[in-house]
Amino acid sequence: MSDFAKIRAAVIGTGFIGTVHVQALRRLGVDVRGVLGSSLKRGQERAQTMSVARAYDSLEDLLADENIDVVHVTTPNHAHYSQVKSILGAGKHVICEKPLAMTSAESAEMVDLANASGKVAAVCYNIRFYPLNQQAHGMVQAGDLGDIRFVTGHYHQDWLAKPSDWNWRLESEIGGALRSVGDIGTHWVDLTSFVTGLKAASVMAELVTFIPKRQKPLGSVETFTSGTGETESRPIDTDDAAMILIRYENGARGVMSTSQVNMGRKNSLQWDIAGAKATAAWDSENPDHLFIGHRDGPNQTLMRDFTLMNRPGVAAATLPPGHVEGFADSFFNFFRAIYADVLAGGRQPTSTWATFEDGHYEMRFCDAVVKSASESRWVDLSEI
Ligand code: 4PW
Repeated sequence: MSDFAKIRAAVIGTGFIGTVHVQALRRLGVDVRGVLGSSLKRGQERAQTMSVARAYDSLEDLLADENIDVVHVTTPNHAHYSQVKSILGAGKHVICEKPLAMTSAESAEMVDLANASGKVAAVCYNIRFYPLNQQAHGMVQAGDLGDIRFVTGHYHQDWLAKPSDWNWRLESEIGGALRSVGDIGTHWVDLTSFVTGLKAASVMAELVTFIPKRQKPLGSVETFTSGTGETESRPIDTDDAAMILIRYENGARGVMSTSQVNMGRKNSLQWDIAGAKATAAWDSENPDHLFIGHRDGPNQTLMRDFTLMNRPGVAAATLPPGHVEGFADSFFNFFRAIYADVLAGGRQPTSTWATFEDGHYEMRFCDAVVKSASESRWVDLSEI
């Protein structure tokens, strides 16, 4: 039996991403004891579909289960704060979906609670765990790109491109004041910060809502599916898209856009990082290739190689080179790193998963974006 099988987990939330968590944990060999759905009936149905033994009745019911060591939070954003507080209060490790909270005031408190608990507390910025993002992080640390000057890119999707598309993320009371920036833009912010080691000092942002009214189905709608049946018209107060200029603490500059209404862009995160020696670029829809650009020699396209599988400590890749790793594999790699730390008794110095401090930084970035867009000015993150 693998050591991972000794760790017992429960997953709160049984939608699109909760299912991804359960599947990755199963693949790792972790003992997934139960799930908590938005209702007992929903939890029972999803537990049966995923062959999970137990559906809990409530969070209290779950936390009273002494057989649970780690709790995954995959609920809509408005629930993260109170659920994480209860989980840490019950003395369990926690892995929370992004964005960490609704505001930076909430995430600040969550950082304090996590630090005081001594438990493993991680935020699901899974894209760090595509192997070539780990490689790019290592290359920047080794100085291969030189001092970083310019960080550009986007995160664009199309699943909310039509007025008939609906999801809880559209509602600010459930998803937070920012939608495209909070839901997917924070992935870009976290990933580029991980690769470059840089943090934003100030931002200038414009938010756009191209579709000011949408049809909300009266029944339930799963993420990435279209609802059916009767609908009601609802005004929209969250961003379909955003344009953000960034000044980094070291003087580097950045520009990024987010959009959930760009036809044909299914799940397109791209970054381009230009240093004084070389440029690197990565594209989530072609994830096993890394562009390296040179001024005085031919450009390169690096494919993932064996070193990423054989890295001392925790491997950064699971499958052999040429066997493309994707979204589900990034969760597997990510959970393998976290659960190794659970077994080791806490985060190790070489660990690369996003902490609550990282999640709090992304919330401060979001709050600065909201302030900048509403006041039409540059906002320092120190104001937040
Ligand atoms: O975290 C993101 C989600 O909220 C994802 O990686 C993609 O966009 C899939 O769903 C949304």
